[in-house]
Amino acid sequence: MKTPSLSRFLIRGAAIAGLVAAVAACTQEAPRIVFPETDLAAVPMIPKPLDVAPSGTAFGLDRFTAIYSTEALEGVAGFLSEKIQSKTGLRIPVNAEGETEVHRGIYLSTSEMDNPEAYHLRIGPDSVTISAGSAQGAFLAIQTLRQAIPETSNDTLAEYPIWPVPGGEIRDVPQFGYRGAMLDVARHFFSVEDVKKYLDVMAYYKLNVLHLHLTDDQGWRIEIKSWPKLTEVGGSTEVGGGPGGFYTQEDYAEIVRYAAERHITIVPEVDMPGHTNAASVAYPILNGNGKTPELYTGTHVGFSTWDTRKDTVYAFIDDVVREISALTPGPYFHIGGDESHVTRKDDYIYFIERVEPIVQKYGKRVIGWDEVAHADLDSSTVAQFWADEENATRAVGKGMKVLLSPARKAYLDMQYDTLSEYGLHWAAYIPVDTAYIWDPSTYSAGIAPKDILGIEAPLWSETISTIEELEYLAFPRLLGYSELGWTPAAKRSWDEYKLRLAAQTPYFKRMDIRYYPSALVPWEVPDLPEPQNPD
Ligand code: TNX
Repeated sequence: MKTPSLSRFLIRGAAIAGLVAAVAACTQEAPRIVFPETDLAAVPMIPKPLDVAPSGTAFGLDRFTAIYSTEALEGVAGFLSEKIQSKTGLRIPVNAEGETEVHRGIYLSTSEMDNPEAYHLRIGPDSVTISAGSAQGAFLAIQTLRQAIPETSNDTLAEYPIWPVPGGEIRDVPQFGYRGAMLDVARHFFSVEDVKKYLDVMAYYKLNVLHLHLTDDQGWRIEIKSWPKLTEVGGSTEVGGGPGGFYTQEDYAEIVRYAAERHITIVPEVDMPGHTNAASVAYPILNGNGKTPELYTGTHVGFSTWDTRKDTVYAFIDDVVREISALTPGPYFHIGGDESHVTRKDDYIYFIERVEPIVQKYGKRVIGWDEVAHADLDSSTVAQFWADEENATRAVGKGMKVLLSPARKAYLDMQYDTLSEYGLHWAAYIPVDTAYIWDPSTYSAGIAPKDILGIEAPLWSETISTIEELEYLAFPRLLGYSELGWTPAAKRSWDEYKLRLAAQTPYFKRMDIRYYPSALVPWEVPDLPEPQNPD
């Protein structure tokens, strides 16, 4: 095979002002490299993009590639460069100044689009261009590009490795704006590092919300400076009697920052008025169930409540919401509201109606589990449908949006089958195909697509205490929920999806994700070379 002669040119300080000129320069002078057959439509992407038009050509990603972005997208560009390096070993400069030898460029810019998450990705032989509705859209486009970079380089063409990225155009936009996962760090505590790893994988599959269930009967996991015993006492144990733990405000801020870098919104949840035993042990004045609260390490639910008729309780909630909201840039605050079995119904309604304006006062939009729909709530408040369709329909009747997390389909803590090592099965067994084969848009007759904010997959942690166990339940099912949130039903098919899922193993291996190897998926066994360093 003939090695193509590589005509070279220099871009001196191209960066922003020269972006357009550089594109022109590239298309005129970059070396044409002909790769054997590539097919962009055959790349196993998850979630499946809306519209893929393959060109048959390829973009040669190599040591002479550079990224150029507008100033607003420099963070996204830097993220891409970092991820290209971890996958290929290549060190790709961003807005290279000076005499950097560049043959081909990846160009990032924003343009007016209907949806801030929409993007257009064009992979040509000489350049890759990404144009998106916002930085978030560009970030999503970057994930598509990462997935299109082959695992191994084609090193027959030159004396240095080249990764042929299949060419063509992708126009993409998500079906729902809220594509979430929830992690219960209260039943068992998970470290900042564990949460960061989850965020990394979520970002790769275009999920954009992480809901943290920060408090429950067994533990209070977020430092509140004005009520220090919440974590000192309430954070001291967990299910099974382990040491528990909590996030300092600095830890929480670090999670928020790391998530924001990945364009993921953190939704904090303080579950109330039930699921509050840990807080009531720390401050018995809050307690409303008539018993002396003690630390609890079991897994029963529904035995705790705060005293809903005491003003101190609302002064306390005000402090908690104020401190957490100050650390949370996202628009939502989750107030729980589930399984308050020992709160009288009129007390429950009174409580939810008093807490809603406190949250709003701190500039946040309320989310609550579906029971909150019994209260008279603002139409801006969101009901998270987990168990009771009637509650969800009631919420729709009040003009509220619904977040879909039906336990029978979307609960990551449900066992795969009767042999599953971890998990519960009170709602259902949820094999990998069952988790994927349903349609959020038509799941409930009473909830029309316009009423749906999005979907979220909760992972409760009664039965899991390590990141390995967490991964066993979350993967691979979380990927299916990402596709349900992104890709419209008409473009989804389990038979085709399972092949794309099977092809995620090189990524899982690189990320050291201990997924559940369900027999329903024809897993590809990855054979990964060590990353090649071009220098
Ligand atoms: C129900 S889902 C709960 C949680 C449990 C979960 C276990 C919800 C709003 N409440 O307290 O952890 O079941 O699957």
